[in-house]
Amino acid sequence: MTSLTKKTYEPLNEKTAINLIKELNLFNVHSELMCKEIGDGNLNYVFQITDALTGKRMIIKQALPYAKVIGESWPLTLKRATIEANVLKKHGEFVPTLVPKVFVTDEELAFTIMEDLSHLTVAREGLINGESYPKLSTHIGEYLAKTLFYTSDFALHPFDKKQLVREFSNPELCKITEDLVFTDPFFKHDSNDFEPELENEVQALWNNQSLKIETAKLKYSFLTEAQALLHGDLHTGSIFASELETKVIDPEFAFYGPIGFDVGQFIGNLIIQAITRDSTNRPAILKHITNTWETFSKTFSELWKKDYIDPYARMEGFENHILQQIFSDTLGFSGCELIRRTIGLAHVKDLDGILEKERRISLKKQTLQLGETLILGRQELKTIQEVIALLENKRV
Ligand code: SR1
Ligand code: MG
Repeated sequence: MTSLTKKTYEPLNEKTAINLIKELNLFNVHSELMCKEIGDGNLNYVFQITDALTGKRMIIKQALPYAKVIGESWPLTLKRATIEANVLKKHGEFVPTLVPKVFVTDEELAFTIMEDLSHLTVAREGLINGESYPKLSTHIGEYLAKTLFYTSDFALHPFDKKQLVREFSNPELCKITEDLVFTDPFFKHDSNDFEPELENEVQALWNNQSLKIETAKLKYSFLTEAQALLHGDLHTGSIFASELETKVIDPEFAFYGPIGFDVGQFIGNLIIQAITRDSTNRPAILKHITNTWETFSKTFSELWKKDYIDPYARMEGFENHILQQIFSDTLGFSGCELIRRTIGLAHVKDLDGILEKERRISLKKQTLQLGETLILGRQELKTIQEVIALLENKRV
């Protein structure tokens, strides 16, 4: 592969993206390249390059030096592009079929060229349109168990693990999560965004001291517990899916954090989707919630028995203690996700896409209420079936 002549960062456009691909000789010299910017996320450019002659495609993802959703007033490190590419490669060692292939990455120009996934749909979009993706929770349960177990102290020599903790230090992106997930939605803050009809519920939430103490504990866990290399933003918009395939994308928020955070964000987003569904279509999502936890915990437990070789590994009760801790963290982090997606800065289409106002507000009240219940009840709720029972009691 040729190395690049130009090494000064500049945001790409559809023309320079094609030039870049040509310079890297990633397509046949006779190809007829077309390019389209398709990024719909909050932070980056995503260019899809297609050879009109063969249909071959690739994606160039480039980080911008600021958050696209806000603009240049919110500067953001370009280093996240390298973190993202390196996490895709690291997680790809354990779940090669569940992440996109990375072809080229360049730290200075902050881009990664990777496999095109346009034969799949963004899971959030599909779920909103009533898809149920039968393999989704089995794949994500396996993704979670393998990526989290194999990057943790349960599988790694302590020197190797601590080297990875250093390599994946990601303070700026973590700060976004610390603010947008754990702090701002729980206080009166400019970044919050909610309908006036939710004012009473939001005021009650801000005045709920027990809820705030429990959220402070979860935030502290996020800040301090370097358990495994997390994806860091595992919502259903970070997943491409079809009936048969699942691919996890966008791990730019990756860092060493508490295992339950990834599990909780995914389950939290499924819970939001479940809340929006009527009683006929809800069971498919409830099944996914149960199956995510069951696949995760079963696979994690198998890996523990197979590959955890510490003298303490077989101590009666230790594995169970860890899984129970991950479970209560999962519920707490899910609860934070429900609340921040309802009243914080970054909303989700599952809720905001509901045009009928009365219904939207009623569902948002439910997500807020369930978010509180999960945060406050996370130690008492011992099984995923108890969480499902809470959801089954909801009526749309
Ligand atoms: C400014 S970034 C807002 C949100 O988008 C990302 O996907 C993360 O979820 C972040 O919290
Ligand atoms: Mg993202």
